[in-house]
Amino acid sequence: MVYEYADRTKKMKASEIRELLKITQQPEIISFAGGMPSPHSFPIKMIEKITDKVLEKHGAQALQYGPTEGLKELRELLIKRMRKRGIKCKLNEIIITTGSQQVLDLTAKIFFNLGDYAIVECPAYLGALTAFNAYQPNYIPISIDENGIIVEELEKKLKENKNKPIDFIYTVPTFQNPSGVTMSLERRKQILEIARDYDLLILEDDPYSELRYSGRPVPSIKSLDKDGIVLYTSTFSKILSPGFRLGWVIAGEEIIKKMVIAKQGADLCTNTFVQWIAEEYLRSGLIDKQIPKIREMYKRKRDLMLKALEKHFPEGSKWTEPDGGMFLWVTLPDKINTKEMFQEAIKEKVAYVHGAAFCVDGKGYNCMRLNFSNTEDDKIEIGIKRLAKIIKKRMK
Ligand code: PMP
Ligand code: G9A
Repeated sequence: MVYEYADRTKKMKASEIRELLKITQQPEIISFAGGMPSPHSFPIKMIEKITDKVLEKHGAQALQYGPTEGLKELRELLIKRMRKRGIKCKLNEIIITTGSQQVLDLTAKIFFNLGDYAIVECPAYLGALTAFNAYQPNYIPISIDENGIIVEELEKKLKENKNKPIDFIYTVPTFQNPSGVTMSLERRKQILEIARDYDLLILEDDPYSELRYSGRPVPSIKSLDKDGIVLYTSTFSKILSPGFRLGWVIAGEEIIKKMVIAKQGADLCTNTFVQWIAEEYLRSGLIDKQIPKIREMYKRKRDLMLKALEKHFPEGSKWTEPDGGMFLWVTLPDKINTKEMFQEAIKEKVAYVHGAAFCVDGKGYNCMRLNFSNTEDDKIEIGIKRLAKIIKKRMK
């Protein structure tokens, strides 16, 4: 039988990161590819105790369907925690989601008409492109530098595309995936103003801001938003467990209502059991004992990677020096194509994600994303040395 798939599947593309996971899970490969937390960041013993407690206190409720909006108890605790990030919201402005990945999907679902546009960073988080693609949007890519989105380019492209139906600007302003860069406060303010002028929403994706290892915190765009034009999403994936698939979104009540309906069709509700576990993790304050440990561990890993790059990578290559998060971005000399180089890297038992995978404008082919959170300390330099060897060979 010839299957007649819907048109929307034509733009759907397997995430290169998800595909890579299959290769890089081989134990002998040192993988800087997947954006995974360190296995040592998981508070396994703590979770064991919390799980017993949840079953004892909330057993039947934890195993039952829950409200689509998420547990009220968890949302209330998140509202308090978000104040520390400078974000004020009410109960009807926040819902729990199945990872922040679901927020990317739901946002696309409620805003994209066929033929609509989204503004994305170049490079952008690949998982967002995977989520958006199913709704067949067009992209307007905007380059970033060490201070995030280049505002002049944003303004120029907005003028050029004045009559196009653009729904939102998608950005990961803090310790961006994939580049590791953080948008400056000045740019955040400028982008907010531009979005207001052009009647655009901003989708601010913030999984990493609590993982800062150096430099001073920068306020979220949402905390600067007086007009309700920012949809803000964050997640427990990097501060507790990605396996839990637990995130949240904060937006105006009207948008939240639409999202709830869209979510009902997707999964009815987010996993109730893990919501109760997260509730206990927050309420007991265990989260604030755990995050400093994660920060310390990742700071060490970041520094090890930066040192190894400095020591082994050839002249003509450069990289970002992120103040937090889990990634850095390497730019190699123009003649090196990192996608072509990948098979060689696998032969040498090292992996990365090639830069073009994150770029909707066909750039990034000489770049690569390196994750530093998931590799054991003593493997980081070995992996970087392997990569350096292949690059040097190609440069000859
Ligand atoms: N946004 C960004 C920028 C990410 O890096 C990730 C995952 N690494 C996600 C969203 C999705 O995270 P999750 O669904 O696990 O919350
Ligand atoms: O690698 C990333 O960017 C985050 C993880 C995504 C995934 O596991 O698909």
